[in-house]
Amino acid sequence: MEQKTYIMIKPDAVARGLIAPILQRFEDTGLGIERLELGTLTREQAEENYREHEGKPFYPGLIDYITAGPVVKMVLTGPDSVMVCRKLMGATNPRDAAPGTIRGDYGLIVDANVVHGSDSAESAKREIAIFFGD
Ligand code: IDP
Ligand code: MG
Repeated sequence: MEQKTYIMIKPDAVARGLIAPILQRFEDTGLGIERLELGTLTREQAEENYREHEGKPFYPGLIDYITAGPVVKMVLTGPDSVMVCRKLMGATNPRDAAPGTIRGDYGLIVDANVVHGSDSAESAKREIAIFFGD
C-alpha cells in the first residue's frame, strides 16, 4: 500500500554528524523522499507530536531533548513506508534494537535514540501536518 511516513533524525544524531549515514539507510530502502528540511522544533510542535506521552515521567525530558538542537524532518513515501521505516529504525530502546537497525547501530540510551518514525498511517498524517502544515 502506497503510504507516507514522517521521519525525523533527532538532535543527538545531527550533533554527532550522522545525518548522511542515517539518510543513506532510508534511501537504501527505495522509498522516495518527498520533503526534507533541517530545523529546530518549537516546544509547541514537540508537545503536539508527543501528546500521547504527556504525564509520563520521561515527558519533560523528552520535550527538552527534542527541542535542544536542529533535527532533520522528512516525509518518505512508498509501499508500507510506516512499517518499512519502523523495522529499519529498530526497537525504541537502542539496547533492545537489533544490530543492523539504525537505533541498534547508532544508539545507546532510550533518552537519545537517534530517530523518530510514525507508528501508523494515521499518526503519519497528523505528524506531517504538524511539521509541514499539510
Ligand atoms: P517510538 O519512538 O519507538 O515510537 P515511543 O514509546 O512512542 O517510542 O516513545 C517516544 C519517544 O520517547 C522515544 O523515541 C524516546 O525518545 C522517548 N522515550 C520513550 N520511553 C522513554 C523512557 O523510558 N525514557 C526516556 N525516554 C523515553
Ligand atoms: Mg511512538
